[in-house]
Amino acid sequence: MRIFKKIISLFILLFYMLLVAEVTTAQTADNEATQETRYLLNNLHKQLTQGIMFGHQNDLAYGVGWKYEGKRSDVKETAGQYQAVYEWELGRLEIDAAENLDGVSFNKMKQYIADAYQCGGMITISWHLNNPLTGKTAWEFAHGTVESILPGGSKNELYKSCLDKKVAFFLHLKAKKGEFIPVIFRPFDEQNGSWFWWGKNHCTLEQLKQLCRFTETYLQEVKNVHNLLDAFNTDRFDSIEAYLERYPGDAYVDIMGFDIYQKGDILVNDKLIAEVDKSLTLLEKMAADKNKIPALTDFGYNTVPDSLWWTNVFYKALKKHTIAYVLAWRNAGKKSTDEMEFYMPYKGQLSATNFKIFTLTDKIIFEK
Ligand code: BMA
Repeated sequence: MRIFKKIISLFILLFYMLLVAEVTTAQTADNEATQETRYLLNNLHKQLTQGIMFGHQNDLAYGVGWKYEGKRSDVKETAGQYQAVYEWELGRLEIDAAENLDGVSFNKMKQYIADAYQCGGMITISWHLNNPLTGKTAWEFAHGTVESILPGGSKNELYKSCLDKKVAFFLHLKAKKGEFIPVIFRPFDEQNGSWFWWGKNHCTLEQLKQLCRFTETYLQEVKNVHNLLDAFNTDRFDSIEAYLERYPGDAYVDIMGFDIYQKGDILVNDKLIAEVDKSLTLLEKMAADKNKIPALTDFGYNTVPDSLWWTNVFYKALKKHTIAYVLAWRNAGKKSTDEMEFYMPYKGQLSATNFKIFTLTDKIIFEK
């Protein structure tokens, strides 16, 4: 009888250990991350084997030829369902603007985020903050900007005040039961290119790493923001060494990604497939070694001029891979410069029918 009881207790213990292991397999970069944030990371690990979630920047706010029309969405109108991942941009929040740098109202954005979260969507946030040294845009670099905002630099206090605006925004993101909405935060993207003030030619490798570490530590430890998963993402890269040059360390990263765009006509299709395939293979290896989440953090082919691009190019590049999500860049439509910019088809666009076919493959996950 005693032996029997012992065996039962052992089974209970084993069951409990399995349960705890299931809930705590993923370690968030933030040791004090909220429960929902930890669950999000766990779920991202779990769903890696189930398919790739599809996302789009600014999707609910505008599309090609429209803005602020209820629940309208270019993705919904072409795929027949909403996307799984929503990204929003916080550039210009640091200067108290009412709208971000692409004309989206921050107040509306908060509501879009809450609505998408309620429907099971995942939220990510990009941040192209103005140059703190010159007050100009993120694209107007000036030597010494990163150095100036690090501790001891002349603009460190100013940078902290920019972060404080973000803190207020993140702490405003609450769901129905009052819990903070977990979001992926990916500032300082594409830092191996030189088009932003935090880019390759404008600071040292160590300064960029310090900037990432300082930003996270300030948000988490000084301001108690604990609803963020931290994303690190480069632009295109060709080796593990190159990718990791500016990597701030495992303790500062949850999501590892990169961005890639098709440029030129469809003759470069095969080249793009090969490059994405190779980069994803390298990314998956690094992410697996570090127990992080791999993702294609932004991508696109501006104006999608190839009617079969989604199945003939993008799907072919993705099909062997296990990454958490892909995020198409924004459907700006006609810009003030008269240029067209969009990366998702809209109703009637040349690649819309093919996009619908792409969405029906088991590999790609939408809201449903
Ligand atoms: C770029 C373009 C710009 C936009 C910027 C920040 O790639 O889409 O029009 O302002 O991103 O979102």
